[in-house]
Amino acid sequence: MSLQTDASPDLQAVPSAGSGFPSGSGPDSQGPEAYFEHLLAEDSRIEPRDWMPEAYRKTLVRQISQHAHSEIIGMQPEANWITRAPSLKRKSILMAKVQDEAGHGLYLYSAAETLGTPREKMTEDLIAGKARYSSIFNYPTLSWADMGAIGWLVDGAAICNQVPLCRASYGPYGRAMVRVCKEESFHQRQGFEILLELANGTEAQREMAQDAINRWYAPSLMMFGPPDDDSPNSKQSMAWNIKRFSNDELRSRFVGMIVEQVKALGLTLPDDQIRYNEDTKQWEHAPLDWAEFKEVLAGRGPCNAQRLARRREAHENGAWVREAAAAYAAKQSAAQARKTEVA
Ligand code: BYC
Repeated sequence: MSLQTDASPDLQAVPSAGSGFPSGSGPDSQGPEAYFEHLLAEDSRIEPRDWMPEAYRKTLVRQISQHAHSEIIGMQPEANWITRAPSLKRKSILMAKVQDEAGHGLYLYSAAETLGTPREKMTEDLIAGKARYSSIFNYPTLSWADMGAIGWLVDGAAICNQVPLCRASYGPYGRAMVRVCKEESFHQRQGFEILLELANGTEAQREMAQDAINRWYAPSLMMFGPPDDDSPNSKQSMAWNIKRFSNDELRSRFVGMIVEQVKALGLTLPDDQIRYNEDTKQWEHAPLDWAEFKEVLAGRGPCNAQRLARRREAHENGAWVREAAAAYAAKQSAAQARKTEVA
């Protein structure tokens, strides 16, 4: 059985840079707007110094910064279990995973910064409660099996959503996604392996694994965003080659993947309405509680307040590191300036 969740296997499908206008023309002769449209039409990358419409820039900053915040907030539910992991091996694996998420946040903040928004501004918005991050991280982690369910379902949904983003038209975002997806596939495998071990353990361990799947199934399906007819951003993001598939298309693919994988665990998904619709070629599932999703997005999920408070506290506790790094950078640049003067 494969844990392959690669929605679009050829990550190199997008040329690394625009091939330019046909000979005899170019961005200068045709104007920057036409060049932008040309790059999109030939499915090439837009790079930071290229002209882009303000709305394209804004959409990217919104999506990439939300994505970065999700990685950073997403460290919390798992970090809570590092001290309680059942063995030294599990502790070190979990610690490495949480560090990977921090790295993903950093690549993504850097990608967003290339669009002109400083990381400080994005962080301020997050800790002030003005920015979004993924709904999934507002649910509590109640047992060790939740580490398995998060790895298998949450990282699995993330890969399904993010592999197509490797082909996003904005170069720095697409390139960051390639590395993120490679690491996420390892995360997903480690989650699956935790569940497999529990499923083959004692009756109590098996029940713990099933309970975790029961609680994380619907929230992980909601990670893909609202249904297509209630998704205000999808149409334009797809026209700009940022999103390649709609929210419902990706959700359906994900259901098709996990419905097979759960069989290898000998466990079940808490949904008796899963079926493949031959006419639409989509996997169908039971209706999701979109009222709950909206509550979580409005800041009223089970852990929203706790997650933001923890992030604020960590930010304040890290002030001395930022001050030290800034003082060191100032010292280095003063030394560099002196060297240049002497030369
Ligand atoms: N949670 O028009 P729509 C991870 C918002 S990290 C919260 O469909 P769009 C991991 C949406 O922002 C996983 N908000 O929007 C980390 C919009 O609000 P605004 C994070 C959501 O952008 C650590 C409104 O609803 N992944 O995997 O076209 C450990 C309308 O939605 C959610 C990413 O961020 C949600 N689930 O599509 C382990 C992937 N869904 O901004 C794992 C990148 C929707 O208009 N992002 N909203 O106020 C995307 O692919 C897209 O932004 C989305 C939403 C599919 C999420």
